[in-house]
Amino acid sequence: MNYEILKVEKQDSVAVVTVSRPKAMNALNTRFFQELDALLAELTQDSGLRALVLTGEGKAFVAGADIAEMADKDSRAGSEFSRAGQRTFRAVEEFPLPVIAAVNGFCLGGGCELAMSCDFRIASTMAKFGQPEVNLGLTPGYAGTQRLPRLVGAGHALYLLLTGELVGAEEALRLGLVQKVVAPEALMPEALGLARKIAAKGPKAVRLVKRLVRKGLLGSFDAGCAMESEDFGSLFGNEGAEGMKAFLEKRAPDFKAAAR
Ligand code: CO8
Repeated sequence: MNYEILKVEKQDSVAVVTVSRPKAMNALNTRFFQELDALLAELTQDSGLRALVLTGEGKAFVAGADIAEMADKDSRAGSEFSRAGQRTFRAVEEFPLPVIAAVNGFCLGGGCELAMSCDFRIASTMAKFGQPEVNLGLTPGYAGTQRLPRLVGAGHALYLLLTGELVGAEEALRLGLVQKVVAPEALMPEALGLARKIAAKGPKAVRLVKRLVRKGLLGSFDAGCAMESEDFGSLFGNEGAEGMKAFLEKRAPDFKAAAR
């Protein structure tokens, strides 16, 4: 696909994906969803990749769904727009590799929902978060009503969802919506550093950990524990064997050799 909105740059085993529609504060339109669907499918096939970093160009990470595109939709088209976006964000959540959101600026509405579908969030001190849909007479439509309370608890989620208030990066950190706050110039180095740190771990273990947490959150505790035991066992005799042997031999593990 010829990407117009998404810029992709591969740095070793990490892909940096930038939402680039800065004149509209990177607002999410139909084209964005088509591109993200295609890109995720493409990147899934890249066996050398270990992690993704997602960020936005300019003043915004993403300032929401494209209000201009949504304004004339009828009820049926509105629901379909919501369902399509939910499917794409679910694909982000279920992407087999870790996805880190590097939140550079406004992270509002559908933008906050996109960030929440990533595995964790690093914010610049310039970032602002919120679910201002109620200001427009709307609800969130990309699973924000479901993911936000799971991340920050019902009280904080309902506060943000009902008041439409924006919060800064430090407050987002206090709420647990973001995991780290850094100076604007440190945002990409920090996100890339974390992606590279993860890339150096056992690649099978990393994929399994993500899948276990994601599936576990959607199912029961007991089903999650059963999956964990299966996955735990699957690493013995390969990557796990190498990691444990390396520890006992006081050397760095060679996960690449273990994968061969
Ligand atoms: N959609 C479309 N265009 C936008 C959006 C948006 N969400 N946000 C900003 N823009 C455009 C502005 O219209 C403006 O365009 P132009 O230059 O042509 O007038 C340009 O970006 C720059 O914006 P501003 O001049 O407003 O810049 P400021 O720095 O003054 O303000 C803000 C920045 C605070 C981010 C402000 O633009 C703003 O409040 N934007 C809207 C934020 C918002 O309400 N977001 C939620 C949208 S609704 C949503 O996301 C629902 C998700 C679920 C949808 C489910 C499908 C049905």
